[in-house]
Amino acid sequence: MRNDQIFVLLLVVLLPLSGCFDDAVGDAEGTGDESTIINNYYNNTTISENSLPVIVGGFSLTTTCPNVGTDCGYNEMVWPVLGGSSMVVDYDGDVVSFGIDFDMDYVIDLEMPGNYSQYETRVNFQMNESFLNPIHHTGVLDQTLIDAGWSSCHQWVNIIAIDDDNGTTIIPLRWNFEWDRESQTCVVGPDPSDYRNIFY
Ligand SMILES: [Ca+2]
Ligand SMILES: [Ca+2]
Repeated sequence: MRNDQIFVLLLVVLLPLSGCFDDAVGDAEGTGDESTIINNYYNNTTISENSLPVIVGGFSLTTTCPNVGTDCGYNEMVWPVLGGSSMVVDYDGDVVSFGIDFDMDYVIDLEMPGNYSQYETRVNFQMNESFLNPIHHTGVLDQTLIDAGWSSCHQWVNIIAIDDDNGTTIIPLRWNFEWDRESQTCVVGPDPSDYRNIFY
């Protein structure tokens, strides 16, 4: 074989391998100049479950004596007030707020007094008719029945209790009201047939 043929043969063999040499050199240089950063991420979040307040009992619109628990004459009684027996328990903390949301924005508008962990009668005398906004039942009865008096009104409210972890329990409640055929309005006064109305 002639020298020039040997030279061409060497070129044919070595040229494809030259790429391997380049890569090898590059890798060697790369590992020499760079450092490897290992990030270890640890989840330090403590998972804990808050027990929400448990509400027992409730309250409604009612009439009561100015001094709760005492006897008083009819002409001394007050309407409307929020009253009723209830208790709120938080098994892993304390109840910090308990009351009623009248406008359904999930914010308590009237707080109920007393020791929440005791089942007791609570009365809120801040209640007044401005909190009441009942609407007529719609889509239930036809006009003939409505005119005949087979109709009534209602208002939704929320009973809300909040604990010291900001856990919130919400119980929707529907209050019923009379419909007045003459004035075609919902009646927010006491039921005329109710004996408690005697002082009006
Ligand atoms: Ca709790
Ligand atoms: Ca509210």
